[in-house]
Amino acid sequence: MKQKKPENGSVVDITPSLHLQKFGNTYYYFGTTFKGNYFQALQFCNLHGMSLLSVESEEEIGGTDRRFWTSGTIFPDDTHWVWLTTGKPITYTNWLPKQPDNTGRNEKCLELRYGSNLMWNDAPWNTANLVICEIDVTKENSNILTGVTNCNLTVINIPSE
Ligand SMILES: [Ca+2]
Repeated sequence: MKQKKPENGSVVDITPSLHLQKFGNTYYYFGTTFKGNYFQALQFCNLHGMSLLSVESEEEIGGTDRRFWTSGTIFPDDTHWVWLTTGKPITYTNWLPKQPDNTGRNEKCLELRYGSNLMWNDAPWNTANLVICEIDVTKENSNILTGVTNCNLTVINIPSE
């Protein structure tokens, strides 16, 4: 993938290289190639003028056992789960049964498991996961982000490996 350095955090730069999908007033990028740890996932989305996913309602996100980083983490105070990219506490939750379990007292970051209907698990920050980035539609970028396909996020087709 050709990556251009974003200028002034402009969303213009993300359209040629990333395939975005629109759902409601938000565009999503479902990564299928880049894998990185939690912080590399944050960096990847920021580099492309987007934010690592925060799931603030049930409607927002809908399987192979693919795993995607979100911005959810318990790192800040090791007690409360927050969406790091929005700074808001996690209120809506969709944890898998018996999660979060903080295995090895080492699981501080929130991943979605594609093979489990995108339900949630706490995982170690240094796990290599795929990423989901998002960007809200605003007056400023609505005319720039053209050619984005509308989709229903419950039927995401991810190519098999
Ligand atoms: Ca866990």
